Amino acid sequence: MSSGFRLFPGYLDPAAQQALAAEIAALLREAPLYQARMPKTGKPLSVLMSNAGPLGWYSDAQGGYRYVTSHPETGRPWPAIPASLRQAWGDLAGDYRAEPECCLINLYRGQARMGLHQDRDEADFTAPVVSLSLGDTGLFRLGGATRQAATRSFRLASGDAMVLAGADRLAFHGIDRIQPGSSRLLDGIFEGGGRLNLTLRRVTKP
Ligand code: MD6
Ligand code: FE
Repeated sequence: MSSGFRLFPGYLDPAAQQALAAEIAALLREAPLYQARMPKTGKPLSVLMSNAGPLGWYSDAQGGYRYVTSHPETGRPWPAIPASLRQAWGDLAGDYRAEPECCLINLYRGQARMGLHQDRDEADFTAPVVSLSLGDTGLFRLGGATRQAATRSFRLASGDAMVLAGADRLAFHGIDRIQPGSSRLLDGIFEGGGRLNLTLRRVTKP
């Protein structure tokens, strides 16, 4: 029985974490963080977001969850996915060979959290989702195929990589909370520090 969930603690060493955080900070000057909103209710998500790649994940009251080709506020195309992240995808995506089309950038500060959800706005569930975490530690919850399934919790620390693939590609998951001040990595890069999570996805069928 193979589970499609894989965790790689310390996947990025401290120097690689520093370099990637600086690259993301530069990218966010081109594509500023925005506050996505829940479908229908328009309630803002507590996590700030932006994207790199040909497609970016976005949500607002009217359009709901979707991928869009340009930044909702600047109207510009999303910046390219940094080479170091494309390399991580090549390394972690296993047998899946097509290129990633989206790097969703999530920034958690203070009380920000992400409720239990499935990643199902993509057309190709045979592609894994590859996640990298930088900065403060997050308490991640991983469940099963239904919202009611049992969950387990573990910490995602700076430099950790995680893959949801195969049988776990559609597993429910979320971030219960972050541990503010648990990492110094983002100090001086993002005012107030916080936790960055980068998820690489294939959106369309190759
Ligand atoms: C986070 N991650 O770690 C939120 N989704 O901040 C996700 O929602 C996620 O880490 C799909 C695959 C991996 C993930
Ligand atoms: Fe997710």
